[in-house]
Amino acid sequence: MEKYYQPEIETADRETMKALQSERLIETVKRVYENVEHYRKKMDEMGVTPDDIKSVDDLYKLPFNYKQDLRDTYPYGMFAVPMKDVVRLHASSGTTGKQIVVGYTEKDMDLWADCVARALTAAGCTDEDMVHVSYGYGLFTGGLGADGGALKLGATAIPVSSGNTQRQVTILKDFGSTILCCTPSYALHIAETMQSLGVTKDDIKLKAGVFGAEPWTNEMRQQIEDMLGIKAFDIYGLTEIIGPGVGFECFEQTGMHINEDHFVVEVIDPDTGEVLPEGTQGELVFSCITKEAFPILRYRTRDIGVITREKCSCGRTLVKMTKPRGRTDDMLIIRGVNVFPSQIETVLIEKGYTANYQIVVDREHNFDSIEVRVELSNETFHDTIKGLDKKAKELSEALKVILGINAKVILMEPNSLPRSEGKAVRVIDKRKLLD
Ligand code: DLL
Repeated sequence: MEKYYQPEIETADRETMKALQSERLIETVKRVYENVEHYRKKMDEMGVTPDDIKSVDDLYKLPFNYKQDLRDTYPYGMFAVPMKDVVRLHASSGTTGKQIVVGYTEKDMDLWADCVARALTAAGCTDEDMVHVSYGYGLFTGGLGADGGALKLGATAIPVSSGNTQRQVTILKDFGSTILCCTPSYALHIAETMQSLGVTKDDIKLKAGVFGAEPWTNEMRQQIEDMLGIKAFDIYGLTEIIGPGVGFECFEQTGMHINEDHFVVEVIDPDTGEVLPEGTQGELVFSCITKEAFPILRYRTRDIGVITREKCSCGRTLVKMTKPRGRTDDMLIIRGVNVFPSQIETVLIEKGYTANYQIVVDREHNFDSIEVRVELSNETFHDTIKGLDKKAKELSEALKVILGINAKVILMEPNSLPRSEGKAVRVIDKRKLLD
């Protein structure tokens, strides 16, 4: 039986949810218009006033906001409360240049903890659990965000933070951690380190993991679940909206429920900005309707996904999003072909490789090349040269089928690629297509 953290919200009927969203949106729009020059200016330019927003159906009338807006108003220009009411700051590195900074009031911290507590509960966490948090603590929202959710639930938080992987294994074993929170790539690294230290899944008490902050495939999920003997749940979020807990997976594992009483989602055509019907793939756009300090509206995430309201077997009525299928801005275009790193990962894992890989894109004489470097396991590494050549050729052919282009495959020694303690760096694009 699924348990919910806030059943009245998580299983609310559509009308109740819509009414709640409308009331909250109307109030937020008024508040930002009055208090934040940035929103007032943008709305004035578009000729839209707070009175034009009568329900959540009017959301499309509001202007979009972009990462660039956070840079232009750096550091606090989009805050909607005086700094004395801000009790926490977080930041995230921009794609270029300055960091982007966000703030939280006490109430924001509380609702954030609720969002994460819902996610942990959906993964089976209760006040009896030991929540091992290996997301980085600090300006990144992962560590303190997961921590806040664990505290809210009354579970025991173990704030290990990321890094020192051997110590992570010792703590897992000795402290009896039952829930692991970290990036999926780090979960895999912890699992590998466990193996190299001779620690088996029977030596630890983990039962579930709540992994997010980077794209990962269902094949990678399977690998983590097998190696750690757990059920692995996805969690989605971004600094600009709140951090982890914008969306979370339930036992059905077919997408993430969005905490839509706090964050209204739209899917738009990234080129035209037009709102697309549910079930259509597009860019996810979120509006914060309860946050006080940083209530960003219509934020263009650059994440590509699909939302659906199909009935979920867990009983939650919260709208669901698919795993992000890439970003409008990290999609690689190689010789005119769109390539998502996740497509490559899927092939690698289907072919029995580890998820330790790197994609190197280069351009010589105006010709793009893509190289996939993937580590062999200890067993396959001792294969004959002929055997390895054959493996590389097979993998290259499988990649060609999925990507439609030739990729050079380089099989690497076990443990030769750099390991991440946070988000893995998968793609090295040497082409410098952007300045
Ligand atoms: O990564 C917040 C977070 C922390 C989420 C811990 C989940 C767990 P940012 O550093 O601002 O925030 O990065 C946000 O990461 O726009 C997505 O592209 C990507 N992302 C986050 N969660 C997922 C996920 C945190 N579950 C950006 N699957 C987002 C795929 C994800 N991508």
